[in-house]
Amino acid sequence: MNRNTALLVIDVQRDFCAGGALAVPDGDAVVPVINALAQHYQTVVITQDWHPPQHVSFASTHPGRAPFETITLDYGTQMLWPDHCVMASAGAALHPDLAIPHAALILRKGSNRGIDSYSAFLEADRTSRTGLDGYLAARGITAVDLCGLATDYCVSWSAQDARHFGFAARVIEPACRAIDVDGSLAAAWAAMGGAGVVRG
Ligand code: VGL
Ligand code: ZN
Repeated sequence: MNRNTALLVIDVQRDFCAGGALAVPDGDAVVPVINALAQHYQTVVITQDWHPPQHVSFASTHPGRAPFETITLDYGTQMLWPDHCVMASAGAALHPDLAIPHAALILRKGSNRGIDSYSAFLEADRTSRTGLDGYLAARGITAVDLCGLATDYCVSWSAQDARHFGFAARVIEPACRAIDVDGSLAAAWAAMGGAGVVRG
């Protein structure tokens, strides 16, 4: 049992799995791996991508724009996605086979209509905090291991921000799957390496 290291289970939701609105290739495969992995951690945090309708990251919010195009917003470049993980919709639910009864915190992110949040710690404006850093610190956590979907977006940003807030961070590759658009997976591993994230 790992007492100082928390497991962050990122966005294992229906919309990121087979048949979902933004299905990650082979996304469902992480579920049994994560269920087994979670047994080794006392502190487990599950995140949910949780957007209001007409979220700024939805291509449908921007007339004439299509998914996987990018736009420029106040806070920088934003990738546009199909509508996904609309709060309280069926697609936003956790994968039905995810079984981690001892997870004490489910953290929802991306709920601000005008700001995306790939990261479980900081929204895309790089200023608004979710509070996860304080939650973990208050529980004596000094390191996080990350798993879930997608490696190159929410897992990567969360891992880099874990480092930003002073936690050791390790991404457990066999428990992750990637979207991989336009070289995004290679770029994510490079950025994570630069931030001191361990690939495990
Ligand atoms: C994610 C794209 C958009 C993720 C969330 O969970 O990696 N990717 N929203
Ligand atoms: Zn999203």
